[in-house]
Parts: sequence; C-alpha cells; structure tokens
Amino acid sequence: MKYKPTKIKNFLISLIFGLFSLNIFAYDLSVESPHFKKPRPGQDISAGFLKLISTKNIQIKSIESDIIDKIEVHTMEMESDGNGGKVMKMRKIENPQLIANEEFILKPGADHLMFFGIRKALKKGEIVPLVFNLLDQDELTPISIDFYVID
Ligand SMILES: [Cu+2]
Repeated sequence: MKYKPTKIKNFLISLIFGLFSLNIFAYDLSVESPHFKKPRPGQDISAGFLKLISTKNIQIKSIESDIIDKIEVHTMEMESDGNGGKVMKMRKIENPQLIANEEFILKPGADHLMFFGIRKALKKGEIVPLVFNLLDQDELTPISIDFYVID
C-alpha cells in the first residue's frame, strides 16, 4: 500500500511528460518522463529520473547542464551495515551502458541521476535541458533532453 501513491504519481508524470523518440543517425532513442524534484530549501542536490530505450548498444559518456555542476548516474542498493542491519548505499556507475532494445530505467528508490551543485533556484513546472553525450562506438553525439521540475 505504501507504494501505491508513488505509482499513481509516476503514471501521471508519464502522461504529462509523454514519450518521445529521437532519430540519431544510426539508431533511435526513446525518452520517457524525464523529470527531477526541485532541491529542498537550502540544498543544491537532487535526483533525476527517466526511461531510455535505444535500438543500439550505446554508452552514456557524460551528462551536462548549464546550471548543474556535476551529474552522475548512481545505483542504489541495500548493503549490510556490518551490524546485522542493512543500509542504502549509492554508487556512481562508470560509463553507463544502454543495451539495445532494453529499458534503461532511472526511478525513485533505484538507479537515478545524481545532481550536485544546482546553481539556480527552480520552480515546479520549469524545464531544464540536460545534454547527454552518447557514444556509439567512436561517434559521440550530444542529445539535449528537457527535464521537468516537480515539487
Ligand atoms: Cu545518488
């Protein structure tokens, strides 16, 4: 029951943000629901979410924004805390890979984009373009994806 509101919210987000496809030379990239929460007051970090499907194996070389100092792809896993308990640990994924025709899902409570140093005050409904530098063998293609700011 605890997860129900989140699911409904995500469903609504995907309705609002829609789904679009880009044709990038030798492959197609489908992008669904790119969004992130505005930082909490006094903070400059946040986490971003979206779903990507590429028709080819592609590497995310880097992600950039004019208003964010550093963007990383993180995993989130339960790990032993050494005292018989469990803790959530985030770890940076080096050179994240999109596997051809497989969903690459970044969602709350799981793998996500991590934003460090958000240098602009953001409002709900604002759009922040992020540039994904995608590597297809030796071809590097920058793709701009509009992220929606939510509360
Ligand atoms: Cu993180």
